[in-house]
Amino acid sequence: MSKVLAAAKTLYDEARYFPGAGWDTADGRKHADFYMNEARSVLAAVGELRCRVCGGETRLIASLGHDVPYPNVYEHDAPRSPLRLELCETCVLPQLEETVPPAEMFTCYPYRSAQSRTYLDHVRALVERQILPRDAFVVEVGSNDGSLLSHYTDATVLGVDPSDVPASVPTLRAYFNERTAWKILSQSGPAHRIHANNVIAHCPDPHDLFAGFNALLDDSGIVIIESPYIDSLVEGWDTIYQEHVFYWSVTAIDRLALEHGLSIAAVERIPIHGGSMRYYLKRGDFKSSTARTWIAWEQEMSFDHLDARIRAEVRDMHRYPFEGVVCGYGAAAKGGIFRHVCDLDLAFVCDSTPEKQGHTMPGTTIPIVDPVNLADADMAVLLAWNFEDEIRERESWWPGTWVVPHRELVTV
Ligand code: DWN
Ligand code: ZN
Repeated sequence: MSKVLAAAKTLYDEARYFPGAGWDTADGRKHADFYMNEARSVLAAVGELRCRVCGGETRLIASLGHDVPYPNVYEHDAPRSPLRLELCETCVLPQLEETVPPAEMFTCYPYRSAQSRTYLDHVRALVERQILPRDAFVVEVGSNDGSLLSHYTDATVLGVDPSDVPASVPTLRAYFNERTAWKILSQSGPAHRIHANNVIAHCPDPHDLFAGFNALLDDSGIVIIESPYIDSLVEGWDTIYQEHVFYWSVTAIDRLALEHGLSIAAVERIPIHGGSMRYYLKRGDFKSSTARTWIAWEQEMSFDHLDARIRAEVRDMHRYPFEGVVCGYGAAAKGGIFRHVCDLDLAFVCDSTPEKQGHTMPGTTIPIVDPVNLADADMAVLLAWNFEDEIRERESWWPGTWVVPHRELVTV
């Protein structure tokens, strides 16, 4: 049980002025927010809630509920936890209030990078740009099925991933951290490239991760990181889930990198996953001019309207004129969150991933089926909205109506 939830329950039990309103009753739920916030204040006062990068104070900016099913656990009895987001203003770093043990999420992992042509084209283009020395060694952290590394044809590659996902490249089944880095270094030598695509958000101890980069990187090597960028967080609020501990900013990456002997050599805005940032880190103590520009811009950023935006979109989804058979498309992790928070009653969800088909959306009995079943629906909520173009093109034969999250919003 999360620390905040446990503390909230204690406070709740002690509160005699709500007699009869049990924690699990509808009445009790009404007061849950109050107690969660009280509990948060207590934990913050004793220093239990601190920024995981700088140790500074954080403040609550959004809540998606107290019992949100874990994404990527496609079972009706998926474990649940509170999902609340804090902000460290010093690092401009939104981060989860509490984390759940990574082993509960990443051991059996149904996500397959290769399910999206858009992503495959994206990583092929990235790899083609790399100019490497002879006998180069390339490591990818969170390598999943090997979709990225498989494009390196002239280098020795090694994926590092804790999950059971079958991979097309040699893969060390482990979490990447300083210890793993020393182990790889002693066996294979330093890495000329270390890729970390869509994985730094998932690591609850970023200092251990960056210490690992520093240990393994060749003196002339480059760490290339991709992660959803903070300015896509408000519109893409359904990417807030248990796996994503952080929503990284250039400010936070810069700070963390410098602490571990690395610097941002360049940053590049990329459209993948609804808006991401690519960071190139090298050894040294400097700051590129593009990094400086982004850092200055981030000082002006505000997340004050995030919670209101979520509530407005939930309200709009409740009012949406759904008609006929309504399904979902894309059993994405974010799709499970969007469905849960908006409480969408879907007949089924289409998804091309064989490992997800035959299962249910997290915490529900809504079945996940092969996309051929789209024929039976009149309307489809495009839960994998980040691959809208690809999915619409693939299903262009379908005469039904697409409902695209975050675009249907009428009022904020
Ligand atoms: O950070 C993460 C991101 C990058 O990937 C992870 N924590 C997990 C995952 O998040 P997600 O599950 O929200 O990612 P996707 O890639 O948006 O998921 C798309 C889903 O849609 C997949 O289940 C595959 C499916 N799909 C489909 O059925 N037909 C995708 C395409 C493109 C299609 O044509
Ligand atoms: Zn901080």
